[in-house]
Amino acid sequence: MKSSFAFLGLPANVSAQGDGVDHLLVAVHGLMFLLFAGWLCYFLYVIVRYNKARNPKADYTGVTSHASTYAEGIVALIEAGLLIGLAIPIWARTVEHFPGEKESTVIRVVAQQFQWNAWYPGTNGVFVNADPKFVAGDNPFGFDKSDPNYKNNFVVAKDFVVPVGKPVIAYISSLDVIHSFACRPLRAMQDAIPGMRIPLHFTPAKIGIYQINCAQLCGAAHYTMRGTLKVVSAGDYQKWVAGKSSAGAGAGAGYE
Ligand SMILES: [Cu+2]
Repeated sequence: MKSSFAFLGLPANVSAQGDGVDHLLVAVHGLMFLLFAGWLCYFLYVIVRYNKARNPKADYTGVTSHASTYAEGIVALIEAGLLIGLAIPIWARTVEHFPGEKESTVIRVVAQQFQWNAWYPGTNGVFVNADPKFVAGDNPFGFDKSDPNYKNNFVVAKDFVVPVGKPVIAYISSLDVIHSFACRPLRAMQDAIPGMRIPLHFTPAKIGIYQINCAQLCGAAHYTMRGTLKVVSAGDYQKWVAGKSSAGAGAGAGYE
């Protein structure tokens, strides 16, 4: 997590995977700058070289050299290089190489208008059963309250806590419309789609408090849909989870 490309308006990267994303962004911006500068030079050259004073009569033959074909070939080669050399390996690492659940902190992120919720399995690490048939006004997540894990689970709104230096697997879902979980300092983003539970993983590399946004226009108060991801030491995280679990208020506390 060495990269920090503030000149692109990016917050400093604090995830173990973010460097690849940053390098790709910088390379794509570099190529776009090159194309912009190249086209601008060509445009200025054409204005001067082919003005009316120099060319009083139209030329119907047009360009005979192959310079533009070569230039296009070079641009296509650079683009192929970016795709094969940077983009596809990042995709493969992010999507194909998921960390094991045993070595990770597993949480379920549930979006709703206009709030982020994180559902934690608590100290025993087992998620309480949930099913749409249990959904009610006082049980929006559909928890099975007769499940013995119900008391050990807990849900926090807005302010999530995860430990540093360990992969986090977040299953992203939504209670209502399409939202998008975005934590830019961690270069992590995933749409939250009703009826789907989509896994996302990232490894926080630095203790701190980072902003979570909703990156999908989801209604009138979309702009208020902020949260924080608090990255703490492993010890502090265990203490926090133990405190929440032992309170025994149950996963649905706050909604009942
Ligand atoms: Cu939203």
